[in-house]
Amino acid sequence: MPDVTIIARPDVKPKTERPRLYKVILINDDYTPRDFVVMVLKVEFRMGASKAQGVMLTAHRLGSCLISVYPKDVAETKATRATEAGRARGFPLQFTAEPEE
Ligand code: TYC
Repeated sequence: MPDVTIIARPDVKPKTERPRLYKVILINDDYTPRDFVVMVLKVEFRMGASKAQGVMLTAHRLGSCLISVYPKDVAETKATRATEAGRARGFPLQFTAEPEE
């Protein structure tokens, strides 16, 4: 058996740092119809009916609800598209994207 010397390299960072993920959050408002919120969650975030209903109700009751986390560009694109879907119908529906802690 050859001798093996292990050299500690505390100054060397692991090469594979994970990219930061971004949270997409649904914000409640008093005007957007519940069914419309559910429809946007299904289409833009590929949620099933009961998950979409639950997320909508949580935002409605608590003021906001975490939808999911994604890489930065995906989170921003989804939040923008979903917000725009409401705006196109004259609703103030808002989705935000923000970095995870
Ligand atoms: N609060 C809205 C209503 O009562 C429904 C709603 C739920 C709107 C969630 C936005 O993120 C939202 N019509």
